[in-house]
Amino acid sequence: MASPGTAMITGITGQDGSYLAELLLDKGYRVVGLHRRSSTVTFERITHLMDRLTLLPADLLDEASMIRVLREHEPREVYNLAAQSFVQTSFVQPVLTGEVTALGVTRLLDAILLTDPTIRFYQASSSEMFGKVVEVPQTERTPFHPRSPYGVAKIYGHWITVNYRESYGLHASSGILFNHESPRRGLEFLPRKVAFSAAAIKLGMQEKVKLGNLDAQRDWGYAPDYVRAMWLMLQQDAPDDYVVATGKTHSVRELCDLAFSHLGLRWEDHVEVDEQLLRPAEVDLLIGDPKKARTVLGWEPEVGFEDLVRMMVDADLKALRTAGS
Ligand code: NAP
Ligand code: F7E
Repeated sequence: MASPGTAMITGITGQDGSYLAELLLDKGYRVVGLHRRSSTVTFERITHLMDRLTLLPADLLDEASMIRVLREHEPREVYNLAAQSFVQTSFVQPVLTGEVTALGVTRLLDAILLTDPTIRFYQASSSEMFGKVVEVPQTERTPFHPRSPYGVAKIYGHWITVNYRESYGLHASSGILFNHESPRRGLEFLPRKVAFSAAAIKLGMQEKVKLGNLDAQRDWGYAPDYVRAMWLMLQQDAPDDYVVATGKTHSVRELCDLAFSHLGLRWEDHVEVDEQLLRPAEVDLLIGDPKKARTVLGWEPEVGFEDLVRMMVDADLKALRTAGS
């Protein structure tokens, strides 16, 4: 079989970047990953892949750094996963969030236009764009009403992708992905915070965990399932936008109950509400309709909510036990 060629991933050091790199390597791609400079090593999630990846320094704030990589490595597919992705941080760093998560997309699209407009492009759009939802469930046609600077920035990234597709004929697709998690999720996001804390409490390493809004509802899926959808989008003849979700929603309370009860604990004994963790504006309910992804891409999620939460708790329990011994 012919080699699929080279794929470039921005945000390769993040949760999705690591799973997408695994998927593409398994499919025979040569994978080029961009990482930004930092004073400490950020390769924790891709350590096991290092000898199979080409890692290069570049930043979404610096267009020339991306042009250089595109010219030298000539990817056929570019996946833009890099972003300031934490909603809470976007309230305290709204301008940085806009520079990276919004304008960064334009810098990368321009870099593609300047080097090779036949490159296929994936933009990591988000269910946070739906925000204060105007219909349930949310589809590709649901109007946006963002509730954070992050959501606002993602809408810019989404529409500039659509605009470059329509203006310049780029094969640019946008995946409107709902929350997706894994044992590689950053510790600040709710499901990983709960999984890690439940495991630490079980092992006697901590007693309580402070959370914010317990009533929020999210459509939570499994990250490796979602990166498969990204790849499928770039294999279509025509670019398009797709909602990627499970179609089921659960509350923060339900997630806590599942994680703690898996370890024989009562979440009510350990969770404290900290008002500092409430957001200035909240997204109360998200539930996606993945019908188009199912029918056009043939995409199906393989891991459900219950298995996902148990998997994350088990992974943190194992990691903490190993670290302890
Ligand atoms: P993540 O774990 O936070 O990873 C974000 C990545 O972006 C990291 O590799 C980070 O590098 C990189 N990055 C940040 N600023 C950068 C900059 N200025 N230049 C270059 N790289 C930069 O996020 P994720 O969960 O994998 O999500 C991947 C993408 O999907 C993001 O765009 C996110 O907004 C979007 N999304 C995520 C979800 C979800 O539920 N996970 C849902 C919808 C959309 P460092 O390692 O150096 O920090
Ligand atoms: O919050 C509530 C919080 O930070 C989920 C990102 O990947 O998905 C993610 O954004 C919910 C919110 O994810 C705590 O208020 C309560 O209602 O895990 P989260 P998020 O904000 O939904 C979207 C699709 C993205 O695109 C983003 O990049 O849980 N919550 N207590 C809490 N959340 C956190 N983080 N910490 C708490 O203590």
